Amino acid sequence: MKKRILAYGRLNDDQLAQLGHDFEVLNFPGLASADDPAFRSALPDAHGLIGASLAITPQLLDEAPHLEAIATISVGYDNYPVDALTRRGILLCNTPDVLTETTADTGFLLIMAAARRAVELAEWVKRGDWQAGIGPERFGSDVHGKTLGMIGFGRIGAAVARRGALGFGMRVLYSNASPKPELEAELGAEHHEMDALLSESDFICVTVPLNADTEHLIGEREFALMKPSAIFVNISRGKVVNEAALIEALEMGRIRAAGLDVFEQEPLSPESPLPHMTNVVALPHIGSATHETRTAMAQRAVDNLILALRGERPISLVNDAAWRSV
Ligand code: 8YV
Repeated sequence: MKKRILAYGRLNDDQLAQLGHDFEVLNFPGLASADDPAFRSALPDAHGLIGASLAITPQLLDEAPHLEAIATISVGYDNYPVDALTRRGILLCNTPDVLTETTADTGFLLIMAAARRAVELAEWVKRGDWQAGIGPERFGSDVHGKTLGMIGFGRIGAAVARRGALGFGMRVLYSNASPKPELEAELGAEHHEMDALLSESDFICVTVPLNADTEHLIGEREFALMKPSAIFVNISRGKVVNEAALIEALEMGRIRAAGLDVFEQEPLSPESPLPHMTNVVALPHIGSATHETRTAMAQRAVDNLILALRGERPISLVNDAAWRSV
């Protein structure tokens, strides 16, 4: 009997056919919640899951006694109970590398758009307000030659920094659990304690993964340390930032502007003031959302899952301990 896969991400026909070659695939396109009754009733016979964004709880795992592997179509895996998966020997695979450059592009898009007030001023053009002219009260901030502070200096952080240092002549500071001598040599990046980074940077860009150590890493105290001219960009996870403190910092002019691709609650609550603030550029979590990259991410997830269900080591494995226990 073929092993059964539940697919709930965006997979194209070729990718579904590739999975279907050796496995039985139940496809749940557009599945928004793991509470969906059809999905739920398929769990007891599932060997593999492939998809993105669903919150997979330990309770849900209890309903899937045959589960061997999950392939998430994302690099982030904060919506999975990694310890519970590892205890059960279930492999969790993600999609690093293939989205690095696209997500870094989004980071730089937000840096540029927030600095040059691109969205606010594009609205003027739409309204036909061109004649009002641009005076100093609508001028933006330069990006080139400024100081870029990276909070988190993994693959995506380094790729944002590379754009800043090599393309825009920026000085790069970074705060990260471990120093990165190779990036210091390549980009002239300087390892800083976070407080010093916050007070010295013109642009602060967050790329840390969300976990117990990084939840609300940036709050009132951290915004108070930033320059009043600082521009804050988040392309990691909304929960890394205390959003109430961010809103207050923006409203009180403690920082100049923000570019945000991620929010504490997604989809963003209609009550949130953030998208209505003129000094905020808000995007709907599109860090990796290009044709090319989403196709590559889905393909990586398919390849990961096929390998895992064949008993071979997947390309990108989050929980190595689960592999060793298989
Ligand atoms: C995902 C992301 O596409 O990879 C991640 O961690 O945040 C995005 O690139 C998103 O999670 C939906 O899959």
